[in-house]
Amino acid sequence: MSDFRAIARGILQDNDRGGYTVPTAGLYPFQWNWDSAFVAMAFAEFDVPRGCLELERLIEGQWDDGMIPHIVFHQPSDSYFPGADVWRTSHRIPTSGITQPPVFGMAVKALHDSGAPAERIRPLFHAALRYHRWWYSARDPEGTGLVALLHPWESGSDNSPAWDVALARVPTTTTTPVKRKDTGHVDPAMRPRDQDYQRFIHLVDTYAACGWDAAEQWDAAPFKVACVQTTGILLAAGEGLQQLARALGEEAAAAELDAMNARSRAGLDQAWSDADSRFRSLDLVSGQRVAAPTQACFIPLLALDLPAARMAAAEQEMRRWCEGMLVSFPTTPRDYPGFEPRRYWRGSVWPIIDWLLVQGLLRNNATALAEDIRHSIVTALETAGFCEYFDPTTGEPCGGGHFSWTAAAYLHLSQ
Ligand code: 9YW
Repeated sequence: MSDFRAIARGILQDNDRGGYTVPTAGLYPFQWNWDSAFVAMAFAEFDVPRGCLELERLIEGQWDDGMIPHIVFHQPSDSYFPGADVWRTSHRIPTSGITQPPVFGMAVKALHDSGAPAERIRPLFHAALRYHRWWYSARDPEGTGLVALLHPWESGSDNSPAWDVALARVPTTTTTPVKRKDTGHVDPAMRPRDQDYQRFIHLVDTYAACGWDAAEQWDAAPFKVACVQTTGILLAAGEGLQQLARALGEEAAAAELDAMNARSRAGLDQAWSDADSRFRSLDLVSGQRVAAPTQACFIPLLALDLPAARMAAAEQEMRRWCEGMLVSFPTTPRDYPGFEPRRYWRGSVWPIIDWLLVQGLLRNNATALAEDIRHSIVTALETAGFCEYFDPTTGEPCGGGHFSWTAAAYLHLSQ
């Protein structure tokens, strides 16, 4: 094993808190939904039982309606805001009240493919099925095929330019005092702005006042964006789960997943823009397509076989974003006015996003671009270490260090 792979495994060990992995000590001291799913996929490649355990610990937080929360607060810690007391949810283990991109089903499928026994996979499969049902019923009640986010944190790309227009409508007033802890761990220039946090917490207050009831939140939501990244991930996970259902002899579930997947495929197909050579999310409050160019616009490649003309256009556009960058793939292109290469999700490079993009490009036979991105991020990690994300213009390591999903992405991409 190379030294780097040993370091990456060491990070996963250091961030283990008893069967689940915190993203990084201090900054993020709990279990995060999609971080754990990526970590579980890395474990699928060398420690299948530990990968199963990661997901089993995560679904301790699954709600009765099927939602898997974005944070499970297994143990108290006062190094993070907003903690359990701000969320005011009522699950038996304290959790947040919103979700995150549904990589979970992809991880269950990966563990199955790596030989996890049926007695561990079946309960995870059923948790994933209930989660997918929740997505379609709670977050696409009108059946458009694209699932919606009610909070930017649900995208996993907190302060992405994709949310600028929709978030500007959310008031900055809060009933909960905003007591940020993140800026005590990381340079404030790398973090979302105070106004963003005020709006994030306004949304938390709004949904807590709905008692976290999904239908009430849908009606009350001042932020509602049908997201192509989340839908692309949901469909990729749904395809894997559909195959898994067949392997487990769960025919009714396989048919149900088939129908859900078809709905997303149609929704994504309509979200493609010839003029922009990418997919575009839909702001359900204004009825407008989201104009800001972000990585989200290419994540559907994960789950679709694009017609040749669309794929050629997407590839050309992706290559344009990479031009002149030291590290790829920038989450926003440099010529976009909202580009800020060090401020969290406003243009920086995230190893797990590269993982998803590489997979989507390979699915669509764009092998050379997939290899360019893979090589670029592996080199950056070997040069600068296992940081949270990178400035694409300089290669500077940014955010927190000793990061679990970064280690997971390295273990996957450096094979
Ligand atoms: C926050 C843990 C999480 C990720 C998100 C990322 C950030 C939490 O950290 O959100 O408080 O801002 O945006 O994708 O899951 O790594």
